[in-house]
Amino acid sequence: MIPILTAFEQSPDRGRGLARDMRVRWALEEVGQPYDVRLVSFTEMKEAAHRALHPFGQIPTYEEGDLALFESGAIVFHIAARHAGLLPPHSDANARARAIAWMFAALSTVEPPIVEREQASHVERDKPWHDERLPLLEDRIRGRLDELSRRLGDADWLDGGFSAGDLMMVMVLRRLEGSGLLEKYRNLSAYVARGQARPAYKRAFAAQLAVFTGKPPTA
Ligand code: GTB
Repeated sequence: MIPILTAFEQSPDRGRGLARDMRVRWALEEVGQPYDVRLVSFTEMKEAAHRALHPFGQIPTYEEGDLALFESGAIVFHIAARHAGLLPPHSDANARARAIAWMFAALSTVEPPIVEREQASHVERDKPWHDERLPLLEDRIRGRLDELSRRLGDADWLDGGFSAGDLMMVMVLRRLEGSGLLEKYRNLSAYVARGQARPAYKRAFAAQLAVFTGKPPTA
């Protein structure tokens, strides 16, 4: 059964792979699971047919037979749980649980202040308090990056081999591109680059870029 994802029909990031379908594409590429993509417009995302799959009218969604899922974290976890390659085996239950903890850490501890800053620069830019608030938001991000950098140290990945926790963390950290906040952390920058160098990442990136360029991905 080939799963079907939804992604933006018009890529607002101009193919930079920052929208959350990229996480799901990368996970599927890591485990070698082919997939189809249904592109949706901003109007379609808010219509009843799409909301039946995603109550908040967003992408990505994931359909596989009679299963329909939303939330990139839940989808990546589902893929990681069903296929080998993204989580340590059940025989190493503690390592598996820790890799899952890193997925949650990426989504619920590291990503929120990053998204908060992003939203502030998009929707609060003309507010009188924007310039005062921005440094506070950036300090919050730096606090998390300090802690993450300290924990990663010189390791390649967060806990042993590459896992879905790293996939999610790399994608979350990529959201800082262009902010100037990540560059100061040499180990975190190298960590993101290591993720982006993975063949599965490159295939996923090329596939989402093709939506923007209109040209099929090149090998
Ligand atoms: N928690 C959900 C998840 O993890 O799946 C969040 C899903 C979500 O935010 N989806 C966004 C969406 O559908 C796309 S990814 N937005 C439309 C809407 O809410 O109406 C967020 C995103 C969008 C665009 C860029 N970009 O252009 O750089 C980056 C990230």
